Amino acid sequence: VSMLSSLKQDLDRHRLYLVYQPQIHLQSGQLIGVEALIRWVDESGQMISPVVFIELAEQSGLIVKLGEWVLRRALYDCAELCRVHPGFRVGVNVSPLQFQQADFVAQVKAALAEQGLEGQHLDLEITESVSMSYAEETVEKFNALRELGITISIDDFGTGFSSLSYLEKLHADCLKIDRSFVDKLTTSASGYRIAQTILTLGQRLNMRVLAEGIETDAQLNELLKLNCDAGQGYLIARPMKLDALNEWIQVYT
Ligand code: G
Ligand code: G
Ligand code: MN
Ligand code: NA
Repeated sequence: VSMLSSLKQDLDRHRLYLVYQPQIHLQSGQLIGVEALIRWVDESGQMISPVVFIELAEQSGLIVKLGEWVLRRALYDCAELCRVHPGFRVGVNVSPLQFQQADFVAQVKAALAEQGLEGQHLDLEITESVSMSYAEETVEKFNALRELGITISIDDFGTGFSSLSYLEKLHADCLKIDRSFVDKLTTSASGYRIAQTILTLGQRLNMRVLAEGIETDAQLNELLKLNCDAGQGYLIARPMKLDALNEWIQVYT
């Protein structure tokens, strides 16, 4: 059978699951929320990278259904965590085709309502490449989402080709510095300059900046010196299943 048909089947059989990676405010160490990341272990027990199957789902259109499942699952888990941690927030990755659906905002609204959650509990991660295409609809959708109290993060920032005037019009809440730059932060002058430039841009355009993929103390210290707002990465915590996340929060906070 093809990978796509196994993926479809496993989605229907609830064999996909989400893991959650904590995001913290760097200066205070305070927990801000988590990013939901999808995982798939196929029938033969093999873990398949989302880089592979998200792309496949995107090409085939399955991403619309898959993305809706992720959103609903993440908000379901968020509502559960909110019973213990009232201000809890979850970040959900949105793929291009999903975002481009005409009823995307309605879908998000319905998923929130289903859990009785306000938009303040949700952050949507949109990649730089998506947010930069389909200009007018994107601005309108961002506005509608923000009216619901949802925040928007531009994912993989620095890897695409942003128009700065357009970026300003989007009024996103956060720029996520792509992991590739954090990787090079302390080992190459160019990595450092790029991170510094994104941070300056965020400050000027009134956006928070979150660094992803923080793996070492040296990277963390550099980001603190650069006044980076927030971060996530293996140094802080790995992505975890809901139960492990719950325990991690209890120990951490
Ligand atoms: O968790 P990991 O580093 O393996 O994820 C690899 C890539 O897959 C990342 O770019 C991430 O944004 C993407 N990804 C993970 N989960 C989701 C998801 O639920 N939806 C979408 N669209 N992308 C995801
Ligand atoms: O593109 P996006 O930012 O959504 O991808 C996040 C991906 O990065 C996830 O697949 C997650 O598992 C992975 N990730 C998170 N923290 C780290 C880290 O510290 N190092 C590495 N190598 N990957 C990380
Ligand atoms: Mn992401
Ligand atoms: Na990213």
